[in-house]
Amino acid sequence: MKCKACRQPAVIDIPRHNAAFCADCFVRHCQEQVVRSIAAFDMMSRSDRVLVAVSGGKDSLALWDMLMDLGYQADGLYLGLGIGDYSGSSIGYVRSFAADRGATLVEVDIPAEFGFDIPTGAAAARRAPCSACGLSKRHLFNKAARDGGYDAVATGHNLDDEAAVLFGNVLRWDTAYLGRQLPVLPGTDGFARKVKPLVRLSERETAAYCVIKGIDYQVEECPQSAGNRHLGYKAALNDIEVRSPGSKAAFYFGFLERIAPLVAGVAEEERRDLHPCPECGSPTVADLCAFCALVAKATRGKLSGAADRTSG
Ligand code: Q46
Ligand code: ZN
Repeated sequence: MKCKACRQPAVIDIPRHNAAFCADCFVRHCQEQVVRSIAAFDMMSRSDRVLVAVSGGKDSLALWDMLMDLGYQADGLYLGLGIGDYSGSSIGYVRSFAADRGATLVEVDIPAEFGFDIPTGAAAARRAPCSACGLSKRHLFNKAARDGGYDAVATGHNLDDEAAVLFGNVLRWDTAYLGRQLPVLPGTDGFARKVKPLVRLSERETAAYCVIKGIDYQVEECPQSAGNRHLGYKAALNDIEVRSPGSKAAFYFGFLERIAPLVAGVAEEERRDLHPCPECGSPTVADLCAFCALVAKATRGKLSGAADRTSG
């Protein structure tokens, strides 16, 4: 197996590109895919200050590394979820990466700042852990970006993640979610711009990137992920991909090109009902934003003001 670019011995093959690469050319391939995504979807410019949401996993650390290598002003944001040993070890990978690269890391700890951890908060609010976690991430990434004056929040969602989420949204024909499932969401109405520069790279590629670049990352799966249905969608899509390489990319990019414009209006309509959350000022369509409602339920008895608002 020879590198497609330089004909030296290859270390990885990428069936969907019908290509194999040596270590150096593979790193370049990954960077090119990120550059291509940023340009194709007009995600950001070199003068933007970008906040990269980093979990300690391969995708977000690879993204942070690539954005810095490409010359972006990229700081990291770590959100402490309070998920036992998993959170305890994740922060270690993030801090050590930031220290090695001399990069700026912003840390927000949910238990310390809001008085609950994701597993107990989710149980108190009768939500699935990933649902409570996801809404907390969305809220706190946005808040950190706006508080810090960042132009965009970048997340490490890769092609496998986006294809799996799309698969779930299509199974339910959830047009509101489909309308928002874009690699870039503009910064309007109190929302920071959100970008996903890894959409042209698979999980296997981001893992290989970290190994080749010597980036140490959290290999353990989050212990709360067991009931997450996206894992099932990923497994189904992986089966299809093995049989016909390129299917995931065709599914996702075909959606962006041909279907996303048709459902854009649904998300647009939702935005019209946005108003500031009375508790925190974040945009919401409900009485309280989802995060403040979660905080109130998770800390019932501790935060009387917020709890009173949702007790009716
Ligand atoms: S961290 Fe949070 Fe994930 Fe854990 S609780 Fe679910 S969403 S699985 S990316
Ligand atoms: Zn709120």
